[in-house]
Amino acid sequence: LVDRYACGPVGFSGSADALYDRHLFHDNVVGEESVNARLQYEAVARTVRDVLSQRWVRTEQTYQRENAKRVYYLSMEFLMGRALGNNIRNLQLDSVAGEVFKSKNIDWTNILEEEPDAGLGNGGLGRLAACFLDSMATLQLPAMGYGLRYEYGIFKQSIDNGWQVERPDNWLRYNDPWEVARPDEAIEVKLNCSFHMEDGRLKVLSNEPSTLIAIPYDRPIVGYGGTTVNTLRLWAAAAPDYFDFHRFSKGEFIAALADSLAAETITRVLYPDDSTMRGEALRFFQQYLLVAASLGDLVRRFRAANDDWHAFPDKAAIQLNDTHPTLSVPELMRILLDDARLGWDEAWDITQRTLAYTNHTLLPEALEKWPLEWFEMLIPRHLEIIYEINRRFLDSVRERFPGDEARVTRMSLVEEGSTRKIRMANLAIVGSHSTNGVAAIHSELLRTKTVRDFHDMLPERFNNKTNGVTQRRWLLLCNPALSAVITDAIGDRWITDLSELRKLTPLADDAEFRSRVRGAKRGAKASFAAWLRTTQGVVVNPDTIFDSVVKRIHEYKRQLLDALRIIVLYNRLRENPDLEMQPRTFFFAGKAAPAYALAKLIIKLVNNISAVIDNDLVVRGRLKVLFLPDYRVSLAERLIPATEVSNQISTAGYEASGTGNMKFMMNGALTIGTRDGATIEMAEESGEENFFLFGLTADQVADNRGWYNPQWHYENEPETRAALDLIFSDHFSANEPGIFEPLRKTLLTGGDFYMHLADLTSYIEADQRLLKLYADPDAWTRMAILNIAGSGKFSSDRTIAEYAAEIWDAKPCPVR
Ligand code: DL6
Repeated sequence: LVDRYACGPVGFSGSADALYDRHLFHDNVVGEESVNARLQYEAVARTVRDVLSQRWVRTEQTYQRENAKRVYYLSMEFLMGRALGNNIRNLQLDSVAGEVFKSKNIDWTNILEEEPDAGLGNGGLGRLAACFLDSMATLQLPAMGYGLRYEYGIFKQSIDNGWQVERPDNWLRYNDPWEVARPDEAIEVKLNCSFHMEDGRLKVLSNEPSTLIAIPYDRPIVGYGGTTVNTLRLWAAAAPDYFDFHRFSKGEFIAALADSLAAETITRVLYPDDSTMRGEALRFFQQYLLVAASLGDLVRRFRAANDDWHAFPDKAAIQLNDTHPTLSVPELMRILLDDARLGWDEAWDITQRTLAYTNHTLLPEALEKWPLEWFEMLIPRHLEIIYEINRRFLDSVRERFPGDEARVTRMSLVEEGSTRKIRMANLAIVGSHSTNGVAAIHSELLRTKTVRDFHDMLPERFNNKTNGVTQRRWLLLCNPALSAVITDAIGDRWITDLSELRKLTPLADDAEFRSRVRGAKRGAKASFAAWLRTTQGVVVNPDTIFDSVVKRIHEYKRQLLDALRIIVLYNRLRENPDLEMQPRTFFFAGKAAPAYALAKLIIKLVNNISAVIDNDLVVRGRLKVLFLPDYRVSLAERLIPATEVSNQISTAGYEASGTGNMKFMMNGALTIGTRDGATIEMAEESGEENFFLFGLTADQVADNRGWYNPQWHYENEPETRAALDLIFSDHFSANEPGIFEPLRKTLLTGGDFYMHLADLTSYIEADQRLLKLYADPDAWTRMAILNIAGSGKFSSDRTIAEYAAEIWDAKPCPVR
């Protein structure tokens, strides 16, 4: 162990066993009688950290020595999940760890459960950032993630009488063995106002400049193979003096802490909503803190190795994950103008060449616009800079499109109205050299609809980078049985080159291989069923079809459409109990934003359907519906390998990409879905004949907008009508009459922006085709193998290689 892992100046004395014992007993100062699974987890994690720590140091030393161009990924969200299993796997320490566990009599599965999920994100955007970090380290890119160290991550969801209940996620309650606090590298963030706590809320006092301290906490990001260990740097806010001793000594014990409480509030909690832009000033504070601290830090790093500011874009590429870190545009300009004292044109050139922006949504309500008065209050110098950017930019618009004042108004960085606002997407596009969407259809809609004026004027800035996921977590780690079957067949190069999976295509016709793939799926279903039974007391039958829809709950994602499909099937069985239908288990999981009442009602509906079906003797054993509470990375890691049918059923044109769709595909589920997001490209890769696509296309959705009439579907489609009547007859709410009435408005009275009923019939038809195939296990498994074989494009390694080559101009910097 010493030979293999001790590099750098500090080696280890003793074996992994000894390291583990030292951490277990000495870190916590306990005796054998006090050892429990949590302490064992911490000791194992610290032992693994010992192994990687010198590689981590060496990685940074290498980047410094080479003065490499760095990639900085700025994101308000990193949905990391658990680290221990992933780090052991990426360090390829499995066998050493196995020996230690054996000799120490450690129950591995038990201690893995002790690690809380690092849930610093809402959904797809945050999980994508986490996959990107894994790929950047594996591709040996000199990259770093910057985010916020929220004390509370995405809320914990439980279900009470069918309703979502939110509880705080105190994920840092215990010491986190991965993070390293680096107070020496704290950054001062200057504000033009100060604030304090009043009645539990942050109260802003304008015109009283103040300073915040951002303290970095670093987490290791281990690339596969373990030579590169990059850093995720998360900022925690603090007051400049943590404690006012003067007030304390005067007996004001509570007040002595007040400033630090107010400051710490800024990174206290993650905003639990990814689909609406709620006008809360604290969110704006958070964004500014992220930007000011990260830019302060990376500029300091640049200056330590470079004298000439003009080299900045050759040494740093900054990717803005959505508009959330867009204040980077005026902040970098401020640094270059006020600190570096460059002229406007030079500063502007450097800023644009350094920054790049990724758009993740077409939902208008999610596009950020911040009240101008917040800029005036908090960062007036930035506002001044934005005005000047806008003035120059609008001049160029006028020059290019003379007389087109309507266009000028649309493209302005400032939205006029009763509350003047800054349009953050416009600012991000204007202040950067690249704007990308996250799937081909999304990038196309962005160009031709959402920000068409900008594409007209700056077409060369727009590009597409179809999302991907890391196969190390989403296949190798979470699905060991299928991974082994694949490796036995084609070798293990797929772990770092997912396009290798294409080699599985001919094996779809090999009966022996099909039987092994089927065995792996059956095993994953059985393990998931066993886990549900032991942890939640819920019994599901692994011989039923496992059919899942897991994602944030939102009207556009159309979990309601899935609920209607199930009610149609339920009605068929009630009408004809002898009907032949393969038994099925439908899994739903996902969180609703706490203020999104309709999404919460959808959860309630699913739970009530579940209860009614369970109590109905006619369908018992044939249909089962389960809402799995608290969807999170570690739950996805269990459910995805066990799933056979993946539902990707958003209204076409609204799901930017999706990434769950890719995880299901590489784990051998078949997709029933609309032609939306990356699902379109997935079907292209495996062949549309291997997908169950249905419903309106994005163009048809747009064309139908004016005349979509849900009433028509209700009147002309008997099964649609019967399903809706069942809901509104209180069949699923006998004890709570009328609770689902709000759904009538959503589905039936023209308020349904997402056109559920337009796609219900074709959904059911696609579902029937799918059931027919399932009845032929060989044909089903053949198609599943063709899906796995076609999933190679959807590795985040491919996505990151494209960002590196086409946006960042970044090269690998191997650590020797
Ligand atoms: O790009 C990652 C992910 C996409 O896969 C999803 O389709 C998209 O909805 C999500 N976007 C967001 C941003 N806000 N909203 N809504 O989470 O990004």
